[in-house]
Amino acid sequence: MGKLPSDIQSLMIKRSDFPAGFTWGVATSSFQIEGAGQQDGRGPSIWDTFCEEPDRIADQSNGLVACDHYNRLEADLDLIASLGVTAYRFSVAWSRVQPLGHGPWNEAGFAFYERLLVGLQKRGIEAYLTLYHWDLPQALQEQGGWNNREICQHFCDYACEVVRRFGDRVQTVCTHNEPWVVSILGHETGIFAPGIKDRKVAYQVGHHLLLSHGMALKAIRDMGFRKPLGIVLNQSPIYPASDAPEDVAKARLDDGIVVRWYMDPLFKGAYPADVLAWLGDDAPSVQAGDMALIAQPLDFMGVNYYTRNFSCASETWDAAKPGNPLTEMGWEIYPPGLTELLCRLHKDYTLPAIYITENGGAFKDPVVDGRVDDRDRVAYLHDHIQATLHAIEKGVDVRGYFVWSLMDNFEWASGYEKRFGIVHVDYTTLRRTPKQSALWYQSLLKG
Ligand code: IFM
Repeated sequence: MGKLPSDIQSLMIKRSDFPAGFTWGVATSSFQIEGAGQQDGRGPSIWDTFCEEPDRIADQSNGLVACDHYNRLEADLDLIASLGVTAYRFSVAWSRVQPLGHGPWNEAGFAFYERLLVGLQKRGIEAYLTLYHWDLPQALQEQGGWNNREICQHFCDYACEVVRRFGDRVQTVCTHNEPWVVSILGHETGIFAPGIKDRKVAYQVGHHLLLSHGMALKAIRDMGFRKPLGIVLNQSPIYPASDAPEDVAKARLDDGIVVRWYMDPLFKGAYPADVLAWLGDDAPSVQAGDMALIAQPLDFMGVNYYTRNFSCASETWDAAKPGNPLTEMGWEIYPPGLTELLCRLHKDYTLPAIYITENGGAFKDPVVDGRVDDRDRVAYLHDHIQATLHAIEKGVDVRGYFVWSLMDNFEWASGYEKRFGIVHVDYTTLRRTPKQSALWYQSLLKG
């Protein structure tokens, strides 16, 4: 892969400081990298539809080719192996294996994931499989999508089929990635697929996501599957922009919306009362037994951490910026927030094993003489891995860390304009070039 400059080398972390057996990985998701949008019987997903609508995606792009990972699987697996990671986190595209989201299975789609899992196994890399990373089959959206309660059973059937086929080959199974994003960005602000703007719908969707998670966990366990099952939440600590009581109250409510709205039902079997009161008539309709289903025991929880947030009573998200550097997403770089978040969760909940399932940054990443000298990303990763270690030292049971992302990819509404990869992708030639951060991660992992 090349040589690491000495000043980057000095930003080194000792792998041996982490507990024995700590998982080191890279993460991706199906829609963001696979491409092959119309190949081998894959059905359209809501993101295909969303990309066709004008001005939804910053660069008017789509996921039809993406990184063409579907057709470059073996080379990509070699790339993953060359990093020295112990695990790879990826998602299954529901519409690739079940084009309509219910009914017939697509054997060619399953064959792709079979090749992926066999390839990982051959290379000694553990598979961390996510069932749902936002690419809902479009056919289900036409029946109301996540707002229609019937989807929970469809998701459960899909989850059981994936586990029935691949359970032997995976290390862990995660139901949902970042339900807050699906609920709020997809259905309240509408900036993500399916582009709905309706708060009541958003919270009903959120409830169905959690319910489908609980139903799937129960059904998978009833099948006799005994490997770790979990869910991945995007979380960030939320601070008041000032000591003013209105800001403190707003920060508490925002914490309820982002953190407690998911943590409380999963770990305490109830939605937080303050958020329910704030929602009023927009609160989701919950049937008898739902909350008990949602609160199935978790073997692990994934935390995706990128930044912290500030709340101001008079303004919206990110109103206050304390002057720290920002990534290309405009997200403040604040590594101590990861330690603070983990310690707070550890204090307020009885946590299962924790994995940092995503962490990383988008940076400019120009290619100069065939190299990407992304030392800002190296610093970002270094500081967040240190922050993870600090949380472990404070007693949080963190078992693994995954860089987001293995390679540059389709960054949702930002299209291909934002690059999160430790491997650069040239979207014209689809050539992969490991950035300095990939070399840095590799040398961390090689000890
Ligand atoms: O690219 C996304 C990913 O799909 C989910 N978590 C956040 C990442 C960066 O925005």
